[in-house]
Amino acid sequence: MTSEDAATPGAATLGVAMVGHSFMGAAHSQAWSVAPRFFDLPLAPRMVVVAGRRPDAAEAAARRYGWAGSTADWRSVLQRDDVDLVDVCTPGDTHAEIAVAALDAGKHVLCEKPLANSVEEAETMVAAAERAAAHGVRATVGFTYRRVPAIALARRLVADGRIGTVRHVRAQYLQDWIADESAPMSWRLDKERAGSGALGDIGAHVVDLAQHVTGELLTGVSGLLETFVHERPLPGDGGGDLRGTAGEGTGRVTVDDAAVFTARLAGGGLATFEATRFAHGRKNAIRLEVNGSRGSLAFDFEDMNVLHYYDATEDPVVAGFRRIYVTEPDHPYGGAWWPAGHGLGYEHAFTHQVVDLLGALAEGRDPEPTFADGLQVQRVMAAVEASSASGCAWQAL
Ligand code: SOE
Repeated sequence: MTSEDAATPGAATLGVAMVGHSFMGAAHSQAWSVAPRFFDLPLAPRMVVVAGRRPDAAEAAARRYGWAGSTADWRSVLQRDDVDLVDVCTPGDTHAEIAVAALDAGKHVLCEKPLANSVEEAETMVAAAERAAAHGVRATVGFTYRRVPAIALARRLVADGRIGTVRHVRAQYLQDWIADESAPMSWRLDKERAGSGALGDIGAHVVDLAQHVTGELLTGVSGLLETFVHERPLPGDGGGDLRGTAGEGTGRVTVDDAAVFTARLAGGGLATFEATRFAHGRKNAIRLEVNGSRGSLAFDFEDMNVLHYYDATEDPVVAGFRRIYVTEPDHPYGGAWWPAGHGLGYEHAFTHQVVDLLGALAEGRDPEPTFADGLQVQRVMAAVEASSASGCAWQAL
């Protein structure tokens, strides 16, 4: 880290290299560039270089998103003294290789979710993170929705005892971008590249959120996976991640299209999960409801600035779900953006992720979620797969 070029006056800079520049790369790029403009940061990120397989595409991404340079060789960024952190935004099949190499080269790592494509890979990543931690090098996984203000508030309210003992978690992540049978193949439908389907791509988020908001881990699961459409058109040239257009020929879908599972929570509560990309009309519906002994909380990402809270200790004559518009200065991440009442969007959670990461690095502590947290979610997913393969048998974690 150097102190030249600081976007935040007086702050040392943190040189960032990003690998991958598709949908997640775009979201991360905006976060790196916007964070210093709205938050007083202890470290000023410097967008040094973006890496991608095709030199022309990487160069175009650098220009579009504001990276100083580009390369087609991600390994070369590990040799650079002006790179302190590697941001891994590639499909899951390369997370372990890139993250382990970066950590071993002394670079901090932010890695997109799910952490890896298997428990074994995630374990090697945790081992690399532990080796690196001995030298003050940190690793974190991008379960970004933790940084939605309403979700952060939900966690705070549970921790403050506002809903009492957790009895139920009802968690869903519903999308519909492949509900149409003619939607083209994508790397997200290929087990070799993505590890799993709805389970890892979106189910991982709600597993993390359920545990993060309640502060309780899952202790066992029973689940079912299903693939509804086994063959799809291969993608054509146009479009991109989630926006592909169909081309010639067909390819085989090798992942689950949907996952449903039940779970027990460490505190004795019961949880249900559903992850699907076949819920027509649900575009990015992350729904989380938590019922406790003293009240309930409910959230839906399609109305992401709102948290619903029911206080069961109130007079039943007037008790009812309260709609909290999470935009006040005293709300999580409040005050840095717009005056109260002017809501935030999808991209702001990525910016908050950068803000929290830089804060942890500056204070010399582990940014959360850690790779160990990512491994634990990976174990939950493997247990759901094992359960489904064995006809729903209970899998203890
Ligand atoms: C695709 O389903 C996807 O882009 C996920 O991979 C992301 O994690 C989620 O934020 C939005 O949907």
